[in-house]
Amino acid sequence: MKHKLLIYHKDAKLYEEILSKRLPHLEICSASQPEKAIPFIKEAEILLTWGIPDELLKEAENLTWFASLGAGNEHLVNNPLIPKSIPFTKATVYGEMMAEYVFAYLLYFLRDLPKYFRSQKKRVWEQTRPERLRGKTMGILGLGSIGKEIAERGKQFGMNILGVKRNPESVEHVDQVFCPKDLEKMIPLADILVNTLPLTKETYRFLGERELRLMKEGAILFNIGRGKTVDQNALIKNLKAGSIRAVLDVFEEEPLPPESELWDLENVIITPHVSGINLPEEICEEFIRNYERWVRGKPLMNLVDREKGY
Ligand code: OXD
Repeated sequence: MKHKLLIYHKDAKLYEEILSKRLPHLEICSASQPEKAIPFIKEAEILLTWGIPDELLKEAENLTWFASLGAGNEHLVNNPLIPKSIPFTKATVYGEMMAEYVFAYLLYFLRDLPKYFRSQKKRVWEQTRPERLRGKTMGILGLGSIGKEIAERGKQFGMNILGVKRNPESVEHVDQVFCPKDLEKMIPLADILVNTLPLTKETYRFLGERELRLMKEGAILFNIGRGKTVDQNALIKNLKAGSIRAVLDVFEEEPLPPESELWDLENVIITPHVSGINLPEEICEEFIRNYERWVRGKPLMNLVDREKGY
């Protein structure tokens, strides 16, 4: 008998196209609307999704694996309709793409790109001395699959890499790992602070007024984790004071409301939660590796720790 997978997502068809070629023995239903999923949900053994209505989920009586398409799963992790007895896995493929985002904007600042765009428009030939990444210190909050990719690239650029991790064991490509209670020691050392934290009870407003005030003059804050891990009002206050710069991909409220003061600040770059975006090919590769374990009854990789919340 064929195993049964329900893919529930706006791009479910894309995932189905890839997986049906690679896993022809799997019966797949792809749905982007509840109506399409209803006839299949009771039989589904595996669910691949980044969110599904509770009315559907409660019918999933044969579920043996909940596979999330996302990296951050705070909206799912406490859902009692996902039984604690079944594995809940996350996607860990976003790091490379998110590292590209960080270095794109970092080099935008350091190589003075806005100035050269303006000069070109005015036909002005005027050289300025660029700042270097080499020798700069980057502090990374969260050294999971995303933080590690950023650390590796930072090292390739000759940077000094610091990181904060719940369990401060040594991590490849990171020169010094701090525990969360030593955050205040790390922040003043960083020229660039990159927040990749997931949202949990512990990380809510992890960067508050006090921590933001400790940032170096001229330092750049990236937030590519979750908006609510930073106190947004405190951040706005610091940005208005003009001492720091920020590249923000995530916000307390998304979409960022048009009336937010953040839009108008000169020292802020705003992007609409795109640093790591849906990656069907890579996600399917990772899913297939885990599927092969699942059919053999082996423990799955990339499990979400429901106690920790990520
Ligand atoms: C995620 C996301 O997958 O932010 O966590 O999109």
